[in-house]
Amino acid sequence: MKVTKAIVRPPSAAFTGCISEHPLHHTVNLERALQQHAQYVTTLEELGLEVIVLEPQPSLPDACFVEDTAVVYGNRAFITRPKPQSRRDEISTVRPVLEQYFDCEVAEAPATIEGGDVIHLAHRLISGLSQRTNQQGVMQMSSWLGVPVDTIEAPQIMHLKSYLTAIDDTTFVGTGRFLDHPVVQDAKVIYVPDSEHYAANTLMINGRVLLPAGHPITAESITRAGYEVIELNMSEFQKCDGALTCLSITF
Ligand code: CIR
Repeated sequence: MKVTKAIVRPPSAAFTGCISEHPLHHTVNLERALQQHAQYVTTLEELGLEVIVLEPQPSLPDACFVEDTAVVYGNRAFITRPKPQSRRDEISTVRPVLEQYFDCEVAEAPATIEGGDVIHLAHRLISGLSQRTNQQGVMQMSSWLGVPVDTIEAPQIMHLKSYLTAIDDTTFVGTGRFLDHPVVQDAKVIYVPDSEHYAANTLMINGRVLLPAGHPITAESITRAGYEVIELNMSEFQKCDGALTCLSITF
């Protein structure tokens, strides 16, 4: 799927107080995070995208993870309902921007759903049923976007895309965790060893695969499969349980 735009938001001073279970969360460095975010934006621009940069949100620590706030498909956007209460106010800050490009509908309770669970393919979506996304969320999303959604039940995990991403319609990159699941059957799979599990979250931008730096086995596997890999340092976002896809909504 060719994309031409990305919505992003730099972290604010509140970022260090984000939700995270990462053991190095206490070492998050805001200045370094801002540099890494700026490099992310530059990379998207170099790949030809128009990058729409939203204002930082000083009272919303996780607001840089814009992916979680909406799922777009065709000319519609489904605005999500994040599970953590502390993330619910992010929605109203993203909605006006999405409304410039899409017909929008907002998820309603008891649905909870976050974009980090949703894999885009041309004619279907795959969503995790996770700690953050429930069945009602998936049903509302499927109904509004008018696209079938296959699900992977994984109540122990935060987001599906931390384990599995798609780099084209028939090729997935993933740890062993979900690779034998029926919804990825018949697809090609690039295996990410557990020692590099963070690299399972790839971001495909018009034929190039963005990958977190420092995962040489995965980088080589993806390169050998015929894709150009671009590595980005994501250390400060990793400490906040965030990854490459989380930082943008692309369309
Ligand atoms: C959170 O726990 O909500 C944030 N600290 C990280 C969100 C990461 N988002 C994503 O994987 N799509």
